[in-house]
Amino acid sequence: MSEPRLKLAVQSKGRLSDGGMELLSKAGVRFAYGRDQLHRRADNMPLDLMLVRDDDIPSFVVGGACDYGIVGENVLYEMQARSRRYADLEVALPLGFAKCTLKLAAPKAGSIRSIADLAGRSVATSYPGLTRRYLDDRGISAEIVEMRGSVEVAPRMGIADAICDLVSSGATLEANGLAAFETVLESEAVLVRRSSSRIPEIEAVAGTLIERMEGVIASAQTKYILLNAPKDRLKEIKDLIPGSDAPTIAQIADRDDVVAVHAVCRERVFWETLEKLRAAGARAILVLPIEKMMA
Ligand code: PRT
Ligand code: ZN
Repeated sequence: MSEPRLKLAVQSKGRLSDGGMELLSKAGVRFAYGRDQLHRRADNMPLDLMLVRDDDIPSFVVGGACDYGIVGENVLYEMQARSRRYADLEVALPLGFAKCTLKLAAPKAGSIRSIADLAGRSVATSYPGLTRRYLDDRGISAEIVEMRGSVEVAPRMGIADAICDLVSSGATLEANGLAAFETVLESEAVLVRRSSSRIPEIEAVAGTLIERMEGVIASAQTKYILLNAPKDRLKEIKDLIPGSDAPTIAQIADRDDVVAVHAVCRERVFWETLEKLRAAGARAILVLPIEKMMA
């Protein structure tokens, strides 16, 4: 019998595919050449990719055609809001990319400023399940107009009074004279799987992949910081280093007033932090990326 292989569904083209492929590559998965349109076979791990439209991923995973998938929370929760068929899907790991927000928005020049103003009005969206549930939970009765795309033009074309759509930079809302007034969902790419009927041999492969992905995600947010600190301001400087638990303090040759501080920072290090460190007397400050991490 051939070795069981983990089948992972990834978007073939779009906002989730670049981030997904980059994450797999950083997790050490290598793909053989000679790919066809739909499948790619890893040559250093028992893993096969299925390249599909993101909207089909929940259905492939719940139906067992794939074991895991990379999909936006917006698509996952929309499918779950629409049908019980997707109730068995669960998030195995949040992946930290393709972040966006599902927002209610209305024409800046109009009278809709809050969710209460939507009573008796209409909302155009590609997310009827999430939008309906959000409004129902708040006791607002509004008509939902389902649209597949170009939702942002609906108010201008007189199709609906407001919209509920994904926003990242906000430029699309701005360009269409719309202003967001309510957040329905914060979304990012997630690794999704069935919560029941998983296959033990596949889970062993998945466990390794998840652990490596966690390492990649953690190292992307983590930096290594090196600096020299005057001994009499060491406490103040240590407190300024973001998200580090136990910095290493080392002697510097021929200096007894200054020590070297090395620390892993589990948070982003901003220019403002470096400026504060320098103001506290730190010198020769270096911030380095971390390539791989394992606890
Ligand atoms: O063909 P397929 O169905 O696979 O692709 P698709 O067209 O459905 O998906 P794609 O690639 O556009 O998006 C895939 C996923 O990326 C979404 O399901 C979200 O999880 C995530 N994502 C992150 C986004 C955005 N950011 C985003 N900005 N999806 C869509 N947008 C839209 C937004 O609605 C707006 O119309 O992009 C436009 C630009 O946004 P602004 O705010 O930057 O102007
Ligand atoms: Zn799609």
